[in-house]
Amino acid sequence: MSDTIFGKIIRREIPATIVYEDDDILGFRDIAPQAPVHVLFIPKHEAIPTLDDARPEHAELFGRLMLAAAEYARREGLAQDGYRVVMNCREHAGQTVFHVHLHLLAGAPLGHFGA
Ligand code: DGP
Repeated sequence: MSDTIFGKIIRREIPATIVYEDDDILGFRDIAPQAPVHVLFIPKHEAIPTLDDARPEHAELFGRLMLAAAEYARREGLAQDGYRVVMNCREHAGQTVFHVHLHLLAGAPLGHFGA
């Protein structure tokens, strides 16, 4: 399992506010929220560092990450107004934790993004 801070969250070695869990995916609140709702979805059993490390055999897992975020958004009543999902890859995107994670941002109109 991953040696990152997210590995510690998966193993319950450090606290996190867990808001979603299924067999493969854990969802917990970001420690530094960038929107009223900011949740991170991570694979529990595969420590893939970045999206660039994803391989064809990970296709289903990446689909599950997206579907976990969508299910959470529906469950929390966020889907109608809408939300954003983002996955940062390496330095230029500002990735800081090298265990792939999908950000879900919601709860208010979000500005457009880019450089
Ligand atoms: P990224 O820039 O895509 O690598 O995003 C990593 C996110 O992880 C960042 O928004 C802050 C969050 N984060 C970092 N350390 C912790 C932690 O210990 N707990 C929680 N809940 N979130 C963390």
